[in-house]
Amino acid sequence: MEVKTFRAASLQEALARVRAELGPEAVVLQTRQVRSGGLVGWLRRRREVEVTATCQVRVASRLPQSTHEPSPKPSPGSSGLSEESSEGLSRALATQLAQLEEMVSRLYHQQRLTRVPEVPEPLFDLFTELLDRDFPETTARELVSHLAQSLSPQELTDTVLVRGRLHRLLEQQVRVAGPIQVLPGQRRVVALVGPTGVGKTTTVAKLAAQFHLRGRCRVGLVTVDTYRIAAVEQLRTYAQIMNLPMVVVATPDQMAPALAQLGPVDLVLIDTAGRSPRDEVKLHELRAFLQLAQADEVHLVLSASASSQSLLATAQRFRVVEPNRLLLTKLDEAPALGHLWPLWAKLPWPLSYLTDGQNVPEDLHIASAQDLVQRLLQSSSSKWPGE
Ligand SMILES: Nc1nc2c(ncn2[C@@H]2O[C@H](COP(=O)(O)OP(=O)(O)O)[C@@H](O)[C@H]2O)c(=O)[nH]1
Ligand SMILES: [Mg+2]
Repeated sequence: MEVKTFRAASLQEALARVRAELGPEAVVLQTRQVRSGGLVGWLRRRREVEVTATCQVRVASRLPQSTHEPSPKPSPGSSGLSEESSEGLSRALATQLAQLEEMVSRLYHQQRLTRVPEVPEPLFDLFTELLDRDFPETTARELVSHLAQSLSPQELTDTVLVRGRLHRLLEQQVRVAGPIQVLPGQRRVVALVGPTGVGKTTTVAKLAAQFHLRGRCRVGLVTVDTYRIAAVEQLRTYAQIMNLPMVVVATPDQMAPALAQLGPVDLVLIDTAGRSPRDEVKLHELRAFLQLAQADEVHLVLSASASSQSLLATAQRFRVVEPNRLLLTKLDEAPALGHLWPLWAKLPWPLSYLTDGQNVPEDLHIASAQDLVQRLLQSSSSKWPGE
Protein backbone atom coordinates (compact mmCIF):
# COMPACT_ATOMS: atom_id res chain seq x y z
CA MET A 1 0.00 0.00 0.00
CA GLU A 2 1.40 3.37 -0.92
CA VAL A 3 1.59 5.92 1.87
CA LYS A 4 2.95 9.40 1.25
CA THR A 5 4.02 12.18 3.55
CA PHE A 6 3.58 15.86 2.76
CA ARG A 7 5.03 18.81 4.62
CA ALA A 8 3.95 22.43 4.42
CA ALA A 9 3.79 25.57 6.50
CA SER A 10 0.05 25.17 7.13
CA LEU A 11 -2.47 22.33 7.23
CA GLN A 12 -4.38 23.91 4.35
CA GLU A 13 -1.31 23.99 2.17
CA ALA A 14 -0.41 20.41 3.07
CA LEU A 15 -3.95 19.19 2.22
CA ALA A 16 -3.85 21.04 -1.10
CA ARG A 17 -0.67 19.17 -1.94
CA VAL A 18 -2.24 15.85 -0.90
CA ARG A 19 -5.19 16.51 -3.22
CA ALA A 20 -2.96 17.61 -6.07
CA GLU A 21 -0.80 14.53 -5.90
CA LEU A 22 -3.12 11.76 -4.73
CA GLY A 23 -6.43 13.05 -6.03
CA PRO A 24 -9.69 14.02 -4.30
CA GLU A 25 -10.23 10.47 -3.01
CA ALA A 26 -7.10 10.50 -0.89
CA VAL A 27 -7.46 9.57 2.75
CA VAL A 28 -5.53 11.38 5.46
CA LEU A 29 -4.03 8.92 7.91
CA GLN A 30 -2.18 11.26 10.22
CA THR A 31 -1.38 14.93 10.73
CA ARG A 32 1.24 16.25 13.12
CA GLN A 33 3.37 19.29 13.79
CA VAL A 34 7.07 18.88 13.16
CA ARG A 35 10.14 21.09 13.39
CA SER A 36 11.13 22.15 9.92
CA GLY A 37 14.17 20.51 8.42
CA GLY A 38 17.73 21.75 8.47
CA LEU A 39 19.59 23.49 11.21
CA VAL A 40 18.41 26.95 10.31
CA GLY A 41 14.77 25.87 10.50
CA TRP A 42 15.46 24.30 13.84
CA LEU A 43 17.34 27.24 15.25
CA ARG A 44 14.53 29.55 14.28
CA ARG A 45 12.08 27.09 15.82
CA ARG A 46 10.07 26.99 12.62
CA ARG A 47 7.24 24.47 12.64
CA GLU A 48 5.60 22.65 9.77
CA VAL A 49 2.57 20.48 9.37
CA GLU A 50 3.15 16.95 8.20
CA VAL A 51 0.28 15.05 6.60
CA THR A 52 0.46 11.34 5.91
CA ALA A 53 -2.04 10.22 3.27
CA THR A 54 -2.86 7.43 0.86
CA CYS A 55 -5.22 6.92 -2.02
CA GLN A 56 -5.28 3.17 -1.60
CA VAL A 57 -7.33 2.81 1.54
CA ARG A 58 -11.01 2.68 1.01
CA VAL A 59 -13.28 3.85 3.73
CA ALA A 60 -16.81 2.51 4.20
CA SER A 61 -18.55 5.06 2.01
CA ARG A 62 -16.28 4.08 -0.86
CA LEU A 63 -16.39 0.29 -0.53
CA PRO A 64 -16.37 -1.36 -3.94
CA GLN A 65 -18.67 -4.23 -4.86
CA SER A 66 -15.91 -6.79 -5.11
CA THR A 67 -13.80 -7.31 -2.02
CA HIS A 68 -11.30 -9.67 -3.63
CA GLU A 69 -9.75 -7.23 -6.02
CA PRO A 70 -9.72 -3.87 -4.26
CA SER A 71 -9.32 -0.94 -6.60
CA PRO A 72 -8.54 2.62 -5.57
CA LYS A 73 -11.65 4.00 -7.20
CA PRO A 74 -15.26 2.84 -6.91
CA SER A 75 -16.73 1.55 -10.15
CA PRO A 76 -18.81 4.13 -11.95
CA GLY A 77 -22.45 3.91 -11.19
CA SER A 78 -21.89 2.09 -7.93
CA SER A 79 -24.46 3.15 -5.42
CA GLY A 80 -22.47 2.04 -2.37
CA LEU A 81 -23.40 -0.02 0.65
CA SER A 82 -27.06 -0.66 -0.11
CA GLU A 83 -26.09 -3.05 -2.88
CA GLU A 84 -23.68 -5.15 -0.76
CA SER A 85 -24.67 -8.44 0.74
CA SER A 86 -24.03 -8.61 4.48
CA GLU A 87 -21.49 -11.40 3.95
CA GLY A 88 -19.64 -9.38 1.34
CA LEU A 89 -19.69 -6.38 3.61
CA SER A 90 -18.11 -8.16 6.54
CA ARG A 91 -15.44 -9.64 4.27
CA ALA A 92 -14.77 -6.17 2.87
CA LEU A 93 -14.48 -4.76 6.37
CA ALA A 94 -12.16 -7.55 7.43
CA THR A 95 -9.88 -6.81 4.48
CA GLN A 96 -9.94 -3.13 5.30
CA LEU A 97 -9.09 -3.82 8.91
CA ALA A 98 -6.21 -6.05 7.93
CA GLN A 99 -4.91 -3.39 5.58
CA LEU A 100 -5.19 -0.70 8.22
CA GLU A 101 -3.48 -2.91 10.77
CA GLU A 102 -0.62 -3.57 8.41
CA MET A 103 -0.30 0.11 7.60
CA VAL A 104 -0.32 1.21 11.24
CA SER A 105 2.33 -1.33 12.05
CA ARG A 106 4.45 -0.22 9.09
CA LEU A 107 4.13 3.46 10.02
CA TYR A 108 5.07 2.66 13.57
CA HIS A 109 8.26 0.85 12.58
CA GLN A 110 9.12 3.43 9.97
CA GLN A 111 8.91 6.14 12.58
CA ARG A 112 11.03 4.23 15.03
CA LEU A 113 13.73 3.67 12.44
CA THR A 114 13.82 7.22 11.20
CA ARG A 115 13.28 8.72 14.55
CA VAL A 116 16.44 10.87 14.57
CA PRO A 117 14.93 14.30 15.05
CA GLU A 118 16.14 17.19 12.88
CA VAL A 119 18.19 18.52 15.75
CA PRO A 120 18.93 16.31 18.71
CA GLU A 121 18.32 17.51 22.23
CA PRO A 122 21.99 17.85 23.30
CA LEU A 123 22.65 20.36 20.51
CA PHE A 124 19.57 22.34 21.28
CA ASP A 125 20.53 22.46 24.95
CA LEU A 126 24.06 23.59 24.07
CA PHE A 127 22.72 26.37 21.88
CA THR A 128 20.62 27.86 24.67
CA GLU A 129 23.44 27.28 27.14
CA LEU A 130 25.89 29.26 24.98
CA LEU A 131 23.40 32.12 24.86
CA ASP A 132 23.03 31.97 28.65
CA ARG A 133 26.81 32.24 28.96
CA ASP A 134 26.74 35.48 26.94
CA PHE A 135 28.17 34.09 23.72
CA PRO A 136 27.06 36.18 20.75
CA GLU A 137 24.14 34.51 18.98
CA THR A 138 26.01 34.26 15.68
CA THR A 139 28.88 32.47 17.43
CA ALA A 140 26.48 30.08 19.17
CA ARG A 141 24.86 29.25 15.82
CA GLU A 142 28.24 28.73 14.15
CA LEU A 143 29.44 26.43 16.89
CA VAL A 144 26.26 24.36 16.91
CA SER A 145 26.20 24.17 13.09
CA HIS A 146 29.78 22.99 13.10
CA LEU A 147 28.95 20.24 15.60
CA ALA A 148 25.85 19.23 13.62
CA GLN A 149 27.96 18.83 10.50
CA SER A 150 30.95 17.12 12.02
CA LEU A 151 29.13 14.52 14.13
CA SER A 152 27.02 11.57 13.01
CA PRO A 153 23.31 11.43 13.97
CA GLN A 154 24.19 8.67 16.43
CA GLU A 155 26.97 10.75 18.05
CA LEU A 156 24.71 13.79 18.25
CA THR A 157 22.41 12.02 20.67
CA ASP A 158 25.27 11.50 23.13
CA THR A 159 25.31 14.48 25.50
CA VAL A 160 28.73 13.76 26.96
CA LEU A 161 30.33 13.32 23.55
CA VAL A 162 28.74 16.48 22.13
CA ARG A 163 29.88 18.56 25.12
CA GLY A 164 33.38 17.14 24.82
CA ARG A 165 33.51 18.13 21.16
CA LEU A 166 32.34 21.64 21.97
CA HIS A 167 35.13 21.99 24.52
CA ARG A 168 37.73 20.83 21.97
CA LEU A 169 36.28 23.13 19.31
CA LEU A 170 36.50 26.16 21.60
CA GLU A 171 39.93 25.20 22.89
CA GLN A 172 41.26 25.08 19.33
CA GLN A 173 40.27 28.69 18.82
CA VAL A 174 41.91 30.15 21.92
CA ARG A 175 45.48 31.27 21.34
CA VAL A 176 47.69 31.42 24.40
CA ALA A 177 51.14 32.91 24.81
CA GLY A 178 52.42 30.88 27.74
CA PRO A 179 54.12 32.46 30.76
CA ILE A 180 56.74 35.21 30.61
CA GLN A 181 60.01 33.53 29.65
CA VAL A 182 62.75 34.57 31.98
CA LEU A 183 66.14 33.25 30.88
CA PRO A 184 69.20 33.31 33.11
CA GLY A 185 71.64 36.05 32.21
CA GLN A 186 69.11 37.83 29.97
CA ARG A 187 66.98 40.74 31.03
CA ARG A 188 63.35 40.34 30.06
CA VAL A 189 61.40 43.60 29.87
CA VAL A 190 57.63 43.30 30.19
CA ALA A 191 55.16 46.19 30.19
CA LEU A 192 51.48 46.28 31.08
CA VAL A 193 49.32 48.82 29.27
CA GLY A 194 45.59 49.45 29.33
CA PRO A 195 42.84 51.72 30.59
CA THR A 196 42.83 53.10 34.12
CA GLY A 197 41.36 50.86 36.78
CA VAL A 198 41.57 47.53 34.93
CA GLY A 199 44.12 46.16 37.40
CA LYS A 200 47.54 46.83 35.86
CA THR A 201 49.31 47.81 39.08
CA THR A 202 47.76 44.93 41.01
CA THR A 203 48.76 42.52 38.22
CA VAL A 204 52.34 43.86 38.18
CA ALA A 205 52.45 43.17 41.92
CA LYS A 206 51.09 39.64 41.39
CA LEU A 207 53.63 38.90 38.65
CA ALA A 208 56.47 40.35 40.72
CA ALA A 209 55.49 38.23 43.70
CA GLN A 210 55.14 35.03 41.69
CA PHE A 211 58.45 35.45 39.84
CA HIS A 212 60.35 36.75 42.85
CA LEU A 213 58.97 34.46 45.55
CA ARG A 214 58.17 31.30 43.61
CA GLY A 215 60.39 31.65 40.53
CA ARG A 216 63.35 33.00 42.52
CA CYS A 217 64.03 35.60 39.83
CA ARG A 218 65.57 38.99 40.43
CA VAL A 219 62.72 41.36 39.64
CA GLY A 220 62.87 45.13 39.17
CA LEU A 221 59.88 47.45 38.92
CA VAL A 222 59.40 50.55 36.81
CA THR A 223 56.41 52.82 37.00
CA VAL A 224 55.53 55.45 34.42
CA ASP A 225 52.43 56.21 36.41
CA THR A 226 53.10 59.93 36.48
CA TYR A 227 49.58 61.26 36.90
CA ARG A 228 48.53 60.11 40.30
CA ILE A 229 51.04 60.03 43.09
CA ALA A 230 48.81 57.54 44.88
CA ALA A 231 49.29 55.08 42.04
CA VAL A 232 53.09 55.36 42.34
CA GLU A 233 52.74 54.77 46.04
CA GLN A 234 50.56 51.73 45.42
CA LEU A 235 53.38 49.99 43.54
CA ARG A 236 56.02 51.31 45.92
CA THR A 237 54.25 49.66 48.81
CA TYR A 238 54.41 46.27 47.06
CA ALA A 239 58.09 46.89 46.15
CA GLN A 240 58.90 47.57 49.78
CA ILE A 241 57.03 44.52 51.08
CA MET A 242 58.89 42.26 48.62
CA ASN A 243 62.12 44.20 48.92
CA LEU A 244 62.35 44.83 45.18
CA PRO A 245 64.09 47.76 43.47
CA MET A 246 61.69 50.26 41.97
CA VAL A 247 62.22 53.36 39.83
CA VAL A 248 59.78 56.05 38.73
CA VAL A 249 59.99 57.38 35.18
CA ALA A 250 58.32 60.70 34.37
CA THR A 251 59.70 61.49 30.91
CA PRO A 252 60.97 59.27 28.08
CA ASP A 253 64.58 60.38 28.52
CA GLN A 254 64.56 59.09 32.08
CA MET A 255 63.88 55.53 30.90
CA ALA A 256 67.43 54.38 30.07
CA PRO A 257 69.05 55.70 33.27
CA ALA A 258 66.18 54.28 35.34
CA LEU A 259 66.63 50.81 33.86
CA ALA A 260 70.37 50.98 34.56
CA GLN A 261 69.60 51.99 38.12
CA LEU A 262 67.70 48.74 38.69
CA GLY A 263 70.97 46.78 38.59
CA PRO A 264 71.28 43.13 37.56
CA VAL A 265 67.68 41.96 37.38
CA ASP A 266 66.27 39.09 35.26
CA LEU A 267 62.81 40.57 34.87
CA VAL A 268 61.75 44.20 34.56
CA LEU A 269 58.05 44.80 35.03
CA ILE A 270 56.81 48.17 33.76
CA ASP A 271 53.57 49.54 35.15
CA THR A 272 52.01 52.28 33.06
CA ALA A 273 49.14 54.72 33.47
CA GLY A 274 47.24 57.31 31.54
CA ARG A 275 44.53 59.73 32.44
CA SER A 276 42.24 58.33 29.81
CA PRO A 277 42.55 55.75 27.06
CA ARG A 278 41.10 58.34 24.69
CA ASP A 279 44.17 60.49 25.15
CA GLU A 280 45.89 59.77 21.81
CA VAL A 281 48.87 62.01 22.48
CA LYS A 282 49.56 60.18 25.70
CA LEU A 283 49.32 56.82 23.94
CA HIS A 284 51.96 57.92 21.44
CA GLU A 285 54.08 59.07 24.34
CA LEU A 286 53.57 55.73 26.00
CA ARG A 287 54.80 53.96 22.87
CA ALA A 288 57.97 56.09 23.01
CA PHE A 289 58.52 55.05 26.65
CA LEU A 290 58.20 51.37 25.75
CA GLN A 291 60.44 51.63 22.71
CA LEU A 292 63.14 53.26 24.81
CA ALA A 293 62.75 50.50 27.36
CA GLN A 294 63.08 47.93 24.54
CA ALA A 295 60.12 46.07 25.94
CA ASP A 296 60.07 42.40 24.85
CA GLU A 297 56.47 41.93 25.83
CA VAL A 298 53.67 44.50 25.92
CA HIS A 299 50.53 43.06 27.51
CA LEU A 300 47.29 44.88 26.83
CA VAL A 301 45.29 44.56 30.04
CA LEU A 302 41.52 44.46 29.67
CA SER A 303 38.83 43.90 32.28
CA ALA A 304 36.41 41.03 31.66
CA SER A 305 33.67 43.02 33.37
CA ALA A 306 33.43 45.38 30.36
CA SER A 307 31.15 44.74 27.41
CA SER A 308 32.35 43.09 24.24
CA GLN A 309 31.95 46.30 22.29
CA SER A 310 33.86 48.46 24.74
CA LEU A 311 36.67 45.87 24.99
CA LEU A 312 37.12 45.89 21.22
CA ALA A 313 37.00 49.69 21.10
CA THR A 314 39.65 49.93 23.83
CA ALA A 315 41.84 47.38 22.07
CA GLN A 316 41.58 49.42 18.89
CA ARG A 317 42.75 52.57 20.66
CA PHE A 318 45.69 50.79 22.26
CA ARG A 319 46.98 49.38 18.95
CA VAL A 320 49.21 52.43 18.67
CA VAL A 321 51.19 51.18 21.69
CA GLU A 322 51.88 47.95 19.76
CA PRO A 323 50.86 45.32 22.29
CA ASN A 324 51.78 41.68 21.63
CA ARG A 325 49.85 39.94 24.41
CA LEU A 326 46.37 40.14 25.87
CA LEU A 327 45.90 39.92 29.65
CA LEU A 328 42.40 39.65 31.06
CA THR A 329 41.51 40.77 34.56
CA LYS A 330 38.44 40.65 36.82
CA LEU A 331 37.11 37.36 35.49
CA ASP A 332 35.49 37.03 38.92
CA GLU A 333 33.40 40.14 38.35
CA ALA A 334 31.70 39.06 35.13
CA PRO A 335 28.54 36.93 35.60
CA ALA A 336 29.33 35.12 32.33
CA LEU A 337 32.31 35.24 30.01
CA GLY A 338 30.96 34.39 26.54
CA HIS A 339 31.09 38.08 25.59
CA LEU A 340 34.90 37.74 25.58
CA TRP A 341 34.72 35.32 22.67
CA PRO A 342 34.90 37.95 19.89
CA LEU A 343 38.27 39.06 21.30
CA TRP A 344 39.90 35.88 20.01
CA ALA A 345 38.38 36.24 16.62
CA LYS A 346 39.12 39.93 16.22
CA LEU A 347 42.38 40.59 18.06
CA PRO A 348 45.74 39.24 16.92
CA TRP A 349 47.39 38.87 20.34
CA PRO A 350 47.60 35.62 22.28
CA LEU A 351 46.41 35.46 25.86
CA SER A 352 49.09 35.61 28.52
CA TYR A 353 47.51 35.72 31.99
CA LEU A 354 44.10 35.83 33.59
CA THR A 355 43.23 37.29 36.96
CA ASP A 356 40.16 36.57 39.03
CA GLY A 357 40.45 38.50 42.26
CA GLN A 358 42.25 41.15 44.28
CA ASN A 359 44.52 38.81 46.20
CA VAL A 360 48.22 39.25 45.54
CA PRO A 361 49.68 36.97 44.29
CA GLU A 362 47.16 34.08 44.23
CA ASP A 363 44.59 35.45 41.83
CA LEU A 364 46.83 35.32 38.77
CA HIS A 365 46.90 32.38 36.34
CA ILE A 366 48.85 31.55 33.22
CA ALA A 367 46.21 31.47 30.50
CA SER A 368 45.42 27.96 29.33
CA ALA A 369 42.88 27.14 26.65
CA GLN A 370 41.42 24.27 28.68
CA ASP A 371 40.90 26.27 31.86
CA LEU A 372 39.52 29.20 29.96
CA VAL A 373 37.00 27.12 28.04
CA GLN A 374 35.91 25.44 31.25
CA ARG A 375 35.39 28.88 32.70
CA LEU A 376 33.53 30.09 29.61
CA LEU A 377 31.05 27.23 29.83
CA GLN A 378 30.69 27.33 33.60
CA SER A 379 27.32 28.54 34.82
CA SER A 380 28.36 31.25 37.26
CA SER A 381 31.60 32.95 38.10
CA SER A 382 33.66 31.29 40.77
CA LYS A 383 37.27 30.75 41.54
CA TRP A 384 39.55 29.16 39.03
CA PRO A 385 38.88 25.44 38.57
CA GLY A 386 40.85 23.39 41.03
CA GLU A 387 41.79 26.31 43.27
N1 LIG B 1 37.64 41.69 41.47
C1 LIG B 1 38.85 41.96 40.98
N2 LIG B 1 39.42 43.14 41.24
C2 LIG B 1 40.64 43.40 40.73
C3 LIG B 1 41.32 42.44 39.92
N3 LIG B 1 42.50 43.00 39.55
C4 LIG B 1 42.54 44.23 40.12
N4 LIG B 1 41.43 44.48 40.82
C5 LIG B 1 41.06 45.69 41.56
O1 LIG B 1 40.80 46.74 40.65
C6 LIG B 1 41.12 47.99 41.23
C7 LIG B 1 42.03 48.76 40.30
O2 LIG B 1 43.26 48.08 40.22
P1 LIG B 1 44.62 48.79 39.80
O3 LIG B 1 45.67 47.74 39.83
O4 LIG B 1 44.88 50.01 40.63
O5 LIG B 1 44.27 49.23 38.32
P2 LIG B 1 45.14 50.11 37.30
O6 LIG B 1 44.57 51.49 37.34
O7 LIG B 1 44.96 49.49 35.97
O8 LIG B 1 46.55 50.06 37.78
C8 LIG B 1 41.76 47.68 42.56
O9 LIG B 1 40.80 47.81 43.58
C9 LIG B 1 42.17 46.22 42.44
O10 LIG B 1 42.21 45.55 43.68
C10 LIG B 1 40.67 41.18 39.66
O11 LIG B 1 41.17 40.30 38.96
N5 LIG B 1 39.44 41.00 40.21
MG1 LIG C 1 47.84 51.61 38.27
